[in-house]
Amino acid sequence: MLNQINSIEEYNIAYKASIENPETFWDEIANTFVWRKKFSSVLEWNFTEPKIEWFKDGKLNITDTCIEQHANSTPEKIAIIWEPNDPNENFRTLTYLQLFTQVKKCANVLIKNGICKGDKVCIYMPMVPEAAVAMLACARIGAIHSVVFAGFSAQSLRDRINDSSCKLIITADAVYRGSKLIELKKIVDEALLQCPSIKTCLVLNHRNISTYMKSERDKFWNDEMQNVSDENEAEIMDAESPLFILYTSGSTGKPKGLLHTTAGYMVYTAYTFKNVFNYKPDEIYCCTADIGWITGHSYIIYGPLANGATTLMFEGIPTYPDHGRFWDIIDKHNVNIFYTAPTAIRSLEAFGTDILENKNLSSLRVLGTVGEPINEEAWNWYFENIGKKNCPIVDTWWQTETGGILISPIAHVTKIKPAFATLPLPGIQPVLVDENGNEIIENNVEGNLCIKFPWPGIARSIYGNHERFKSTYFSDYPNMYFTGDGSKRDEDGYYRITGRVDDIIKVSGHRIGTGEVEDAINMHDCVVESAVVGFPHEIKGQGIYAFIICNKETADAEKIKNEIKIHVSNLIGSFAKPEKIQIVTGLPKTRSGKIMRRILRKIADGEKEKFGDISTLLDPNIVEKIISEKK
Ligand code: 7RM
Repeated sequence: MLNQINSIEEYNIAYKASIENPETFWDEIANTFVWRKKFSSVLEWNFTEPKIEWFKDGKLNITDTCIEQHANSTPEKIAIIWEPNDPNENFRTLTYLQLFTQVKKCANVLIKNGICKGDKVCIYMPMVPEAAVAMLACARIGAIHSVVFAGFSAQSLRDRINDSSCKLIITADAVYRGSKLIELKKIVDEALLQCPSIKTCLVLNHRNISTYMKSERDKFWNDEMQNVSDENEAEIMDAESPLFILYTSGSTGKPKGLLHTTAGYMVYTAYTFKNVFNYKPDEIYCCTADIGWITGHSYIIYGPLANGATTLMFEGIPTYPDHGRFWDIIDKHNVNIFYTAPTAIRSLEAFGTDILENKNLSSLRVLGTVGEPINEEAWNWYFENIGKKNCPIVDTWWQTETGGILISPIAHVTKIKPAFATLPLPGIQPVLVDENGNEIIENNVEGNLCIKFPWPGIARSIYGNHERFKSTYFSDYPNMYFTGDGSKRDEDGYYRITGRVDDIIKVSGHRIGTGEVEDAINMHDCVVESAVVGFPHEIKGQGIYAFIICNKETADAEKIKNEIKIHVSNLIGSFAKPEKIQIVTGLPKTRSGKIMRRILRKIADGEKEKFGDISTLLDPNIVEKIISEKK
């Protein structure tokens, strides 16, 4: 296969070429995709404005590469396998030809409902093939999709719809996650009470739950799909036309709508998918992420489909009907490549290996992880019990902002090392910087991780706020993209990501800003002030620890704590619920009023003595007090 790296020598050659002459390197790769008009320049950029343009003047529609070419060459090949929440229900498949037909019809439905090129469409869907169809239909007509994870609350959904003025929303009546029924349409109805930009709501009748349908506004997906033609001409897009907006948490303020554009994102997700997973034609690939997160966008939908792969979408959860579900899916569908999160591995590891006895996992060839650092124990468990020591684990490090994987082993090529993301992919120039902002050249070091040269998949802006894009990522270190992560680099030049150096935490792989949780907690009537930090959690990686000051002497602390948990679930989503809440009488503040989170993190972690310099605190005694009040 063209552009596939098959040995470490080939990696070294590709890496060297990509650094010495990035434009030639990416030009060659980009030429393997379907263009309506070839680009005139490969890259124009500066990291000061910042301005990043890849494949300028190129014209394309991403569905030509991701669907149409395969619908023509291999129409009967399966594009999507859908495995339902309940294993006793039938699984479904969509061939490339069927997918193409569905996407064209859905494109016509969107057009019929007044959606034009450049309009924003919100997708709030369960993990069903129609979600993929909806995303691709947007791309086909040049509408910008904004997928919102269907675990977010009505309030969070509303904020995201309003931030980008979405005109239409696509949802489903309801979905079962495990044994729990989630009535999505009800959540949407609540959100839409205050979303003036939404004119239409398309509702997929997924579970046959009777739903309220607001006349004029709400329409059933099936009715609409039945009444349109399956002929549709793709909109011809510029290389730099926006493809999607995806909201993600920052360390402060409201979630940011990262904006990704068309050609660079396509080239980068396709190239990295093919290489990192060493994808071979006819293999079955399964990624357990949700399409509401970047991993779902890049490595369930766009990357695999661009390569003509078969991608498996799983609707359910790893522990339903029992904790062997992932392994059943691998057995049932003969999955060759399996990509999941460390938190899922740890939670299943806790149940032991008995359940694996009658599962046939011999189809597996490559394993992957994403979302948070993986501890060695979980790495070894996955390697030995799931991969049977035959499958490399690709520990893929990347972010919503990066669009695709930046640092990762290449399966069957890079020598793996437990808990290390190992080496940068071709085109990626990572640097570690010290506290003074100087680049650290040597190995066996630790620093803040930056990237000093653009790659095609990097986000281009924050929707509606380019200044914030610049100040968040390009201002800490001149001429570099700052990732917000810390990393070690060992004697072999291998990277080991240590985690965030800011106030973002990863709870079960979900990215959460501590500020967002604080804002939600502070809206509770009894709360005067709060400070939220992450603490190490055996299964979730990190848990949320909230320190709160209450406004009245509270006889019933337990009641307040419970109320706060429910309150945060309602405002953000249950994944953001604080695990531990401690009522305190004061917080460690500096004389200028800043909360010293460093101290709170240590307290949450169980530290009792070593707090470093606390002399700048307004009241140094508060530290002792908080510790003594801890239960
Ligand atoms: C893909 C995704 C991004 C943050 C990132 C890191 C952490 C992701 C790894 C990892 C260690 C990994 N996007 N992270 N992958 N840390 N090893 N392999 O997760 O925008 O939701 O989060 O996730 O801190 O900055 S994200």
